[in-house]
Amino acid sequence: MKTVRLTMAQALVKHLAALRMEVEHLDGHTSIEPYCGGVFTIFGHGNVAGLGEALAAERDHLTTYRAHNEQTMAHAAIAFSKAQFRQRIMAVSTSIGPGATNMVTAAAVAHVNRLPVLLLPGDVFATRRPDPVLQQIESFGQGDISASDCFRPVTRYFDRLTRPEHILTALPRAIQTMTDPANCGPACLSLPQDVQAMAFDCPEDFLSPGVLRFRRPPADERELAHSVALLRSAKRPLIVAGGGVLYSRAWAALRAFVDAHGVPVVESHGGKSSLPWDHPLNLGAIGVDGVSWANDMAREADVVFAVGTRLQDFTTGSHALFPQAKLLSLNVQPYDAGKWSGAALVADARVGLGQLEAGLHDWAADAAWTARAKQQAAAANARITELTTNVPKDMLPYDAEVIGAVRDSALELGLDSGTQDVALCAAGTLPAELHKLWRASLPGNYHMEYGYSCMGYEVAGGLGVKMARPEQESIVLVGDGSYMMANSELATSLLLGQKMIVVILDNRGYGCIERLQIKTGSPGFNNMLDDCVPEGGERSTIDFAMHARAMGADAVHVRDIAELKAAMVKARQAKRTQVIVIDTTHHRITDGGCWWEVAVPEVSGRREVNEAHASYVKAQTAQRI
Ligand SMILES: Cc1ncc(C[n+]2csc(CCOP(=O)(O)OP(=O)(O)O)c2C)c(N)n1
Repeated sequence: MKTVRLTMAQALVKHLAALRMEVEHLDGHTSIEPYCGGVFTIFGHGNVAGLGEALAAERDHLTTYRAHNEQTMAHAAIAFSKAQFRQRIMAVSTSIGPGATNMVTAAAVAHVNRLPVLLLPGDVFATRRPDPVLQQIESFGQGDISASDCFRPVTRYFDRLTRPEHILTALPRAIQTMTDPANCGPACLSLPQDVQAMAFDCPEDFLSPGVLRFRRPPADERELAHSVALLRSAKRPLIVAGGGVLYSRAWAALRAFVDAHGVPVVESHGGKSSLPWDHPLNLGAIGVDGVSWANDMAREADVVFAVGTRLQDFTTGSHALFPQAKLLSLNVQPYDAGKWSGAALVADARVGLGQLEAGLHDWAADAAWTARAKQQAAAANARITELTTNVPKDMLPYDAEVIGAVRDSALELGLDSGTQDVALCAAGTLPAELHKLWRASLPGNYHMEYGYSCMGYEVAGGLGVKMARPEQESIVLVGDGSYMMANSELATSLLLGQKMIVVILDNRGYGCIERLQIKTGSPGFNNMLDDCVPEGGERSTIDFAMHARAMGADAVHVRDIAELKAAMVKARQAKRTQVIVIDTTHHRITDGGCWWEVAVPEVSGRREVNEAHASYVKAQTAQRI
């Protein structure tokens, strides 16, 4: 065996740079691409000498990007992999201590959303010679604990490399985890700073790994037969399309299935854009953030066929939306396929849909059910146009009207927003409005992080999307609260020349949480900025446009929807990051969502809370448990 003397960090970086993946594109053609799209890093003593030296030496083969915050640079990396349907990743390297723990929230984002990212926090000395090194947390009771152990519950693979040759087993295991369709998620290799710098005899083979491919596991014959029988018994079937449809790149198979059997489709946040918005059987958003026409049909379905969805509470209305229906769950992950006593069909979504065809032949949903769905979908699209284009005079706009202006600004330039734009968001009022109203024509053009719904994902996520899909417009729609949570990667987007358009909807506080607070019986309290000024405090007056300009972006504060549309036209033509700020109200929202379980106090001195509790208990009776 030929070997070469390398530090652990050098071996890691060379292996990463050499990795290739067979990537499948939107039109189905494949190409061999670098698996790792680059490394985001903020250096400190825990990674600058070891990993830093290796990255500098390899920079012509693996690009290093500097960012401004460990959590958000990891968000950018996660958005990159989501926008590439998990087929490519980025690595994220931090120092030890605060740099590492800053990244834990991002690890949780990737974990919940089943998204791959290679996390490389620095760690304390394996030799323990300088203990306690700067930023070492020191556990009194456990000698082998460090800050990096925080990653254990929020990663799918965790390893601490205490010898340089550990890289030979740890890195392939991390890659295996990230390329396993069922187990896919974040992998964390915690790298003690001394071990990064230690040399070993690295087998040359390790530096030229083979091409990676996502496998597509087929279904078990018995599960398949049961699933076919269940579907054949259905008269009013409904497909819930989840993120798995996109990650399996099963959109064409889904479309063929729907067209062949007349089954209407509703989409979760993760699954939105599985079918084009104007497909005649696409009823759009289901659930708490769903539209009434989709939820109405869910309430009447006799079989709900869940394809690639985690069946999160927002999708199932906390299990009260379709308790009457039999559930069939096609999922590559048995944990998901077995949820809520559903019939499990464990398989890759694309392969599973294809295998079902053999047994279904000429089976079709009741013609009246299909016809009704088509009617609803057509009426829905008219309603969406109305909601997003009829702007009332003399009142503050709300999110629907912003969405309409952002979309229709493309038309002014002869562009089609549905194919051109990727709309991105994560938390606040906007996810519900975008889920209901955004029109995506191509898979992945709706990018919602709604597994962890992490405020602060947005601006960084927009950067990651642009890096993954440079030919598209990366449009971040974000509330003022989420923008304030984390926005410094705006400066990174300029540093890296990655243009995005950020639209900030300023309703002066945490609007959606205040609405929830009032709905659960409490008074508006501690959410809207004007309600939060103690004696001696000052009313908050944040100038978002000035703030964005200070970071280098072009920014404008528009007065109304007409100005927003004009600013969007300009922003689309610009080459660098643009920020547009608009004042909005959180008092108007689009209706249609179903019940969501939020626990209401059992006893309270407030009449409103007692009333809310009574309706809460009543709503619980509808849950499937
Ligand atoms: C990191 C994080 N902290 C807290 C929350 C809880 N939360 C969800 S939405 C929200 C308010 C969002 O405010 P903003 O972005 O301004 O949107 P708005 O609701 O006003 O439209 C909060 C605090 C969260 N999702 N993420």
